[in-house]
Amino acid sequence: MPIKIGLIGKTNTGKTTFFNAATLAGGEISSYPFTTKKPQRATGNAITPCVHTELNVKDDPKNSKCVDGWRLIPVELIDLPGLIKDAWAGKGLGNQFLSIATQSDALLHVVDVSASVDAAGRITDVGKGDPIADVSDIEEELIMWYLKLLEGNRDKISKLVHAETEQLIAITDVFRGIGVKESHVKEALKVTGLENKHFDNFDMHDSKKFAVYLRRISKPTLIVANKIDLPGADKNFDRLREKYVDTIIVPASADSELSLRRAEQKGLIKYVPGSEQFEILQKDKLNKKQLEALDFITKGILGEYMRTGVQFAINVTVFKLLKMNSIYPVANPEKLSDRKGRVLPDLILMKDGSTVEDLAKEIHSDLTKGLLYAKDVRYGVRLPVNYQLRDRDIVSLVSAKTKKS
Ligand SMILES: Nc1nc2c(ncn2[C@@H]2O[C@H](COP(=O)(O)OP(=O)(O)OP(=O)(O)O)[C@@H](O)[C@H]2O)c(=O)[nH]1
Ligand SMILES: [Mg+2]
Repeated sequence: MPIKIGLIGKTNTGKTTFFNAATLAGGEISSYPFTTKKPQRATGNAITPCVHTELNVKDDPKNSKCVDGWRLIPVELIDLPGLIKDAWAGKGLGNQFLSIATQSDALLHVVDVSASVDAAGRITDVGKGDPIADVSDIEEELIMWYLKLLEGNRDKISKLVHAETEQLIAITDVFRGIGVKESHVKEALKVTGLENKHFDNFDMHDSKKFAVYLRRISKPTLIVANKIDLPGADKNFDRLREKYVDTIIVPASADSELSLRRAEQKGLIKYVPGSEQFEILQKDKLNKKQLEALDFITKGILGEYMRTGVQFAINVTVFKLLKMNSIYPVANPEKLSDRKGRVLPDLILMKDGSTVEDLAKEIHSDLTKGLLYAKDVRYGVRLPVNYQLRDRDIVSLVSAKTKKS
C-alpha cells in the first residue's frame, strides 16, 4: 500500500494547486472560498536518486519509475476541502473529511504565507491575513477531533476497562479507524504521565493533554508555507519558523510548480520535478506573458529558494518525517534482477529500524517462512534476519527453500 499524505489547511491556501502540481490531476482551483467540496485522491511521487547509476547498470523498474537517474515512488495524495473553525463539531464539511484527513500516514498543512486570505477565507490584499493564527486554528481543530473521539467514547472505553481490557488497548480501539497504533497511544500516555491513572479518573485537562500529544505522535505533519512568490511572504515565513521551531516548514510556490509541470507536460520545457532548473525547448510556442512567468520562476523562486517546494515537501515528508528508507530487493544478486531478469525491479519503502525479516513480510508473508538471512549485494556479506536495513540497501533474501533450488 502506498504511503498516504493528506493536504489540510484553511480554504484558499492552495491545497488543490499543490495537489494538481504534484499529481497532474485536474482538481478545480479558484479564488472563491471552499472550492473543493469532496476529498479527492491521486498519485504523486516521492523522488530519490536511484542506485543504478552508482552500480553502472541499466535498470528496468516495475513498482516505480526511473527518470534521468531519479527513482519515482508512487505515493497517494489526498486533497481535502478547506477546514474552518469548529469543523470538529460538524461545522462546514467538518466531520466527514476530518476523518479522511486523519486516515493519512502524514499531513501536509498548507498555509498561505503571503497572508492574502482573511479570517473568513476570502482572498484579500497581501499582508492582511494572519498565517500564524491560521496554523494554530487548524491545529486546534485536529486536536479537538482527537478529543472528541476520546470523550465521545467515554462509556465504551470505561466498559472495556471494567471488563478487564487493558486500558492501553481500550483507548487504542477508539482511534484505530484513523490509523492510530497501540505504540502511539502508549507513547502519548507516557509523555503525559497518564500511564497509571485509571481512565475513569481522566479529567478534561488530562484528556486534552492526551489529545494534543496523540495527535502530534500519530500524525506527523509538515507545514507548507505556500505562495512564497508573493511580496512580503518571506517575512511571514521567518515569523512562522520562529513560532513553530519544532516543525519542519517548507517554503513553496505551488502555482509555480503547476506552471512548470503543465509546460513540461506539453513539451514546452524540460523539467524534472524538484530540480533547481528547467530548460525551454520550444521558445517560439511561448507567448510574452508565459516567458515572463518562466523568467520570474527562474529568478524569484528557483534563484531564491532553489526549488518550488512541492516535490521537496513530499520528499521530506516521506524520507525525514516518516523516516522511510529506500530498499531494493533482488532475487538474483549477480544480475541484480528478479527471476524474470528485470534489473532493480522494485524499490520498497521501509521505516527506519525495519529488519530483514520485516522486509520479507512486506514483500510476501510466505517469505518469512524458513528465512535464513539476506545477502547484501554491495558488500557480499550475509545480513542476519534481525539486521536493521539502511537506506539504499540492495538485498537478496535467502530462505531454506531458495537455497535448495
Ligand atoms: N500567488 C500564488 N497563488 C497561489 C498559489 N497557490 C495557489 N494560489 C492561488 O490561491 C487560490 C486558491 O487556490 P486553491 O488551490 O483553489 O486553494 P484551496 O486551498 O484548494 O482552496 P479550497 O478548495 O477552497 O479549500 C487560487 O486563486 C490559486 O491560483 C501560489 O503558490 N502562489
Ligand atoms: Mg481546494
